[in-house]
Amino acid sequence: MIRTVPTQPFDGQKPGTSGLRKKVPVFQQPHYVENFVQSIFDTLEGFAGKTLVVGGDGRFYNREVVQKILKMAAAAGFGRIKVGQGGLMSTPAVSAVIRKYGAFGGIVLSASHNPGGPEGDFGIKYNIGNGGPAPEKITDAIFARTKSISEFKIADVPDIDIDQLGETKIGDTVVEVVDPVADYAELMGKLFDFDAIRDLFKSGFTMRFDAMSAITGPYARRILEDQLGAAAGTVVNSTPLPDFGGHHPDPNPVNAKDLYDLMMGPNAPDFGAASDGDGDRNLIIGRGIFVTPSDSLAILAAHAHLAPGYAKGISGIARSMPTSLAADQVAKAMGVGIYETPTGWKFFGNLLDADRVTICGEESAGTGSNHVREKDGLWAVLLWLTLLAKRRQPTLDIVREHWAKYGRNYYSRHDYEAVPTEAANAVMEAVRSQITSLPGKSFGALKVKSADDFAYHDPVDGSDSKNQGLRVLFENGSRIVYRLSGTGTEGATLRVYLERYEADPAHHGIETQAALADVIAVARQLSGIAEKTGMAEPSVVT
Ligand code: G16
Repeated sequence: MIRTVPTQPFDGQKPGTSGLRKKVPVFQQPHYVENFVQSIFDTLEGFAGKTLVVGGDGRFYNREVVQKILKMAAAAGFGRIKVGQGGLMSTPAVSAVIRKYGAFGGIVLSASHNPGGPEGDFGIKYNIGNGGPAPEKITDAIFARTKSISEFKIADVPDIDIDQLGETKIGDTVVEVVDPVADYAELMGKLFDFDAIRDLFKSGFTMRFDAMSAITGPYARRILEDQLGAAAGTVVNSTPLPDFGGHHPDPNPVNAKDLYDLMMGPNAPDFGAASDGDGDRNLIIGRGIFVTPSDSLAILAAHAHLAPGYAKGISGIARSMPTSLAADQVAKAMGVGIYETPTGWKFFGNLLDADRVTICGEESAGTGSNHVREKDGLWAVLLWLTLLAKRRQPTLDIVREHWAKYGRNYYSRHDYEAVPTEAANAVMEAVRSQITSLPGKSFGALKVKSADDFAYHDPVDGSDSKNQGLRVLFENGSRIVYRLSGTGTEGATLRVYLERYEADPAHHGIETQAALADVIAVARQLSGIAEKTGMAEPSVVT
């Protein structure tokens, strides 16, 4: 019943920041998925008879790939496969299910916030037994395996019915189709005071949650509307669609423009939020204010103790290097550790496992805690609702008070998308070649304090990760970071992260791009980005 199929390696099956992401037609090539999945299994040891969790964000090609994985995992010898009904499960829910049932690992099918559909993106990511993305030593080994693979094994059985809850068997392997929301919702009920949030909604508090036609729709409907009493219709775009309704499911003010416009307009509800394709990112907008992910991390860390799950306080905070230093101010005030890691949630896993940190976050709209080992969009929303329920103040006031206490980190990210790889490399090289000579140089009022190519030494396992982004730090606390994205699927995406610290509340009301004008000018001058890319302006400013 198990078929061994000869195959040939494909070039470029290298997992990026978060798994293997490519265009759908690339994944649709015969054996492309099988090669990568077999390479994962070939790299792992000791899973015979153990449990694998499988779920995806429902994007185009999800169902076909789920079938392949079920048949291959059975052929590989897993004892049980828990798969979300319809092949669906959000990324944080996969992490929660792996942890709850002590599974060996899981496979997440998603290209996260990247667009879906027949010409859109697809992705496969392996998560380890702590529920988090596989660390680099595993992803490197998987990549190495893809280069030498010569056969894969697959159970020769008809497709499994993944739409009915319950158990079936492929040989000795049990395939269990599970409700993708239930375990996750139960975990949220333990972390948060649902009664307090219910009271908030009872008091007339209004909200809009935009699920962006992606995976969080069923989760947000069940938790926010059914369990917490938010008005019916609070969750919009709540049915996961294979092409996300043609939208780009990246919860930022540019792609969630309808929500943004509503929240800035006269009929705004009290609170707005959105999540991305696979449910790990979040967007937080109060009436009249977009809360940057970096500020959101800092504010949530300062208030986490209000939720029962964190009543004992937090052990520390971690943020990715390009994320603003707002969280550092909070950690300092709380007297807890602060860790600066490379971009990628996988770098938080060790710190969370060792209980060095409780809360983590990234500028790329991700926040999460030690409850799972992924960032978690709906979790961030529930923690915001917790603090709104306790403080009963508008979001705008909460943010302003936070800035008054800790100072404001003006922050913006300028993305140059689909840049030819050589041009993007030339920009990085131009900055890199100046790194050692920059300290001490002045650009108007901005004097360079230090500059480096960020390297991370993991304090838990001692591993080193180099070349994680170029940093230019100024004496007044301003900062420029240049980095190449590890999640794009078209040419290169160049990210320029810009930051300025302002302690004085009298200067907290400046429009962000205006506040950062000097830093932006230096960032462009230093890199020659316009000449090298031919792009006078970034493609996306968030
Ligand atoms: C992934 C990673 C994040 C990372 C983000 C941006 O997010 O999980 O940790 O911050 O990519 O990466 P890059 O700047 O390299 O494009 P997601 O939501 O796409 O899984």
